[in-house]
Amino acid sequence: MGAFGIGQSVTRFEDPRLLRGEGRFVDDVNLPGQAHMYIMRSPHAHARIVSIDPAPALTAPGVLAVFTGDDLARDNLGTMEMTLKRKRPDGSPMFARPHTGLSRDRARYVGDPLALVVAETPAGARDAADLVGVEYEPLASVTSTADAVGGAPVWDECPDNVSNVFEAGDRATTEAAFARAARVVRRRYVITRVHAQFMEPRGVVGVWDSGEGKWTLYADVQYPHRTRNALASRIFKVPEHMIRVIAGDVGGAFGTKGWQYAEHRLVLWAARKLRRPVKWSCPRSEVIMADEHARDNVTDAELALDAEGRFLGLRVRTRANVGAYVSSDRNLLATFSNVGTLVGVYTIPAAHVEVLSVMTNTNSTAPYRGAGRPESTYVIERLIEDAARELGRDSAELRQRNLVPAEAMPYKNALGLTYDSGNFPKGMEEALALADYQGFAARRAAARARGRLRGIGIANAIEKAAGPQPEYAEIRFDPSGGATVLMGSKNQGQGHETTFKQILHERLGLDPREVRYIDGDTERVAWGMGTMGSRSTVIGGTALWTAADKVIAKGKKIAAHLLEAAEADVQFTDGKFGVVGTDRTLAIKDVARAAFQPGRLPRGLEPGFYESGTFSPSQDTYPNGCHVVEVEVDPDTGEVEVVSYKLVDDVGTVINPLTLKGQIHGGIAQGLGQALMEQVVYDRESGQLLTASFMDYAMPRADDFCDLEIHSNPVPTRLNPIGAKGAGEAGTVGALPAVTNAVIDALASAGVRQHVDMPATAERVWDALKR
Ligand code: MCN
Repeated sequence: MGAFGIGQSVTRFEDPRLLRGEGRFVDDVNLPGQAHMYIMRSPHAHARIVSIDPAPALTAPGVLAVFTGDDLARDNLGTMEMTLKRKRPDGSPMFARPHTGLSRDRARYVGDPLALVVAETPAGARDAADLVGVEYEPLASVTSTADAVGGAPVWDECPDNVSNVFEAGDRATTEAAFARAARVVRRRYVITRVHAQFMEPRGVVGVWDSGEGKWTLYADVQYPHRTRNALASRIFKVPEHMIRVIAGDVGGAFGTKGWQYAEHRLVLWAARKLRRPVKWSCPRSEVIMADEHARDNVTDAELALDAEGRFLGLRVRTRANVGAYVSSDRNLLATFSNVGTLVGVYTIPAAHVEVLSVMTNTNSTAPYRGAGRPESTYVIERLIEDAARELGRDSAELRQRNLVPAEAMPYKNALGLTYDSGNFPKGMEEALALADYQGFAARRAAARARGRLRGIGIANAIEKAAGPQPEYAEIRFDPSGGATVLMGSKNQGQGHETTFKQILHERLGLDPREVRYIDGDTERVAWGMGTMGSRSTVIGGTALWTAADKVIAKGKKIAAHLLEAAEADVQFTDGKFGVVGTDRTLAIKDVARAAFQPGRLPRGLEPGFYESGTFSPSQDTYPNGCHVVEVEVDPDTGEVEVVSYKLVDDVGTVINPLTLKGQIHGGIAQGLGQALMEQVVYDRESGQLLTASFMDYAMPRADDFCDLEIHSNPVPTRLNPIGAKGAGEAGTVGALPAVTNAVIDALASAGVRQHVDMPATAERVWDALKR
């Protein structure tokens, strides 16, 4: 509806403020009397802590306090215990140990927090941390996923380093499918460990108000209300109203900013002890040591096919590295929540998946853009590509032969997920046409003439997004007819202000420029789950739609009274209440004003005009899309250039094509980064973190990309009144395998048969060519 409604490419309402430097990011928060915290971290991958002596640091200039894990223990601070119940392969209970905030007897990864220093200045706190006397006894460590089982124990209580096992699908039918297969293709894929790399590193400011008996935490979290809940109920064991969490602008979050980092509790605890606001800003040079990491799987996958190339079964065994601590269910999310999309968009009748979560002397892993879906798509899409090559078939044709047909929707896959809607064959056909798949041979020949190897890669992505958990929205009118929308989701850069104002405009006809948008404050917004899993549009948007429905329902009663008509004769369209068959109308603003004047209301109607909505979907949505990528490899240097990127996606009803493209671009950038260059690397012997800064951790830049051409193949879902599916992670899910498949195709054209894992760095590609 109108220029601001659903489907319009509205430019972002939040941008002028951000571009003028008027945003309020967490590091912009500076309070009177504020002191600064620095976290002293373990330089060892694994060490016994013989002793910690804070005394020398206490004498440094400007130092206010030095605390260790013993101090936290004395104050009985709680931890984020696991609530998931899992088993180990032998049937014994799952092994998981949360972080305690500051580790005491053992340091279990490079970066493990051991002590905190609070001083008048950030530099003073950092310098004093060097004076904390720690005596370490280094121990053997294990960091690699492949070495974890049987490696040096991270925890003495868990000698084999196996935390738990997760299974999905049906083992027996899968065995049977493999037994009757004409061909079985087997591969091992390594999905590397990466770091999210936010524009603004994490930060927090903790404030204790003794007059009110209450804490305030300024933090760049994705779930302010759940952060409050965790801190109140699990860490400090106080009523939730004793903690206010405020998340202003967030400089990128991508899943790993999450909600349960030790620094949150540490600043609050220190603020109360010292009776001063305490601030912590993670130095850029420490982010890879301090933050949760992501992915890091070693996967053995097998595809069974019949003689005609029809898929019969899929068997997958994954070792997923969960790091040294499992400090809440989120650390395991990628190891179970999204394995169901391993069968992809294909009719694979039988599948069985087993994920072994292993512990190592590394940072915990957590959800990161896609949280298991990029991993699943990577495995199935590479396996199909490898199968096509092994069988001498065209990989596009092999895929098309096995796609779930549109008529089969809703389709229950062999791992138990029900895809509610989608038209995979149409999306793939359109993507191949867009990419001129038929013309590839000529482009390859032309590249060859220029001395370059050209490859094409396809990936059909599908993901499970916006799962069945509730979200909250509220619409508040004021007595002069103005409106404020309050959301339980949290904008981190996705453009939520714009998206939700568009939805509000569509339903209530309100001018978005006159609506105030609020999120991220537990005292302004009644409740919320927050933003993750591409859920905000689908679930928050529907909660807003629900609240708007209530506004309309109440407005009809008021309008009927004012227009002297029967309620049943009042209709709401284009922001106006009107009496059917007449030209008598009342704008919603006028109805809102009347709502605050009891004398203008029908007898018995409660004054006021504010409504909330809470929506919990019955199941996930399944956004999907087909990515087709072309790369050129310089055989002399191994350098890979992405020369063409085409994507046809289905995120159901598109709210804003412009911001959606922005989301897909960002998602592709993160997938391409991992496919070509990003990787967190530990030294296998010492367990040292070798990629601790941008000197060693390569990030993609603008000139690593070509134009990204994105078309839509929307099949609206019936799971919500808007018809939307999640979109925030869509680009990443398909980019990992599409880019990797293209690189491998380029190498195969030069006769390389050797298996290549990501990241396809120039060195690795060159090496494969030389061999
Ligand atoms: N959109 C649309 N039509 C749809 C769905 C979405 O137009 N059918 C557009 C809207 O502009 C919407 C945006 O895409 O605001 C993202 O929508 P949605 O899929 O609901 O995703 P969320 O808002 O819940 O964001 C979460 C998602 C995740 S899980 C990660 S990780 C990620 C991502 O968003 N982190 C981000 N994108 C990010 N972008 C930025 N800038 N920063 C992050 O931290």
